[in-house]
Amino acid sequence: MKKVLLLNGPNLNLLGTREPTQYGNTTLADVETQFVQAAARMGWDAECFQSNWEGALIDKIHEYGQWFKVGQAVGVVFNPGAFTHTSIALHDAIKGVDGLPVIETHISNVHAREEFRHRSWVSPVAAGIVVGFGVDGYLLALEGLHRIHQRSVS
Ligand code: CA2
Repeated sequence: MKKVLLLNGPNLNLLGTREPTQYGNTTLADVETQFVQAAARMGWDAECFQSNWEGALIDKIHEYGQWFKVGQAVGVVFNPGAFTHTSIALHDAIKGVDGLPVIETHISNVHAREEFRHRSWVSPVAAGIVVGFGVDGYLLALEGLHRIHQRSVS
């Protein structure tokens, strides 16, 4: 079974517990359960990983780059949180794992928020971007990854 990674960055472990007007009431555990179930329907084995540490996120991207290279992973759905707007290291990590499709996903519409959220270092190296659909965005991103994968095998 091919692997797919749901990767969440800093503070997303707080999802559903604070700032409900911005991020909703669904917890990260709920999101992960839905993601695993939807991935299973696609015939994929989902891993979910959240970290508040930039280096841990980079290590996961490298790991999935290796899995992708040997045909054992399909890609990554990634909400980099606030690192989106600051991290050249994440940009370089995604660029460095040649071909691994990474779908950048944001719960809120970052473009309707403060100006500092309009800049993303991840977008230029992402295979696709999903923004502003609430936590449904994670499943929409998974669907996008499925379409990318179908295209690559047909
Ligand atoms: O909209 C998104 O998904 C963001 O990636 C969320 C980040 C923010 O810095 C980005 O600009 C947009 C913040 C994640 C913090 O998540 C929390 C969730 C609940 C309570 C507190 C923080």
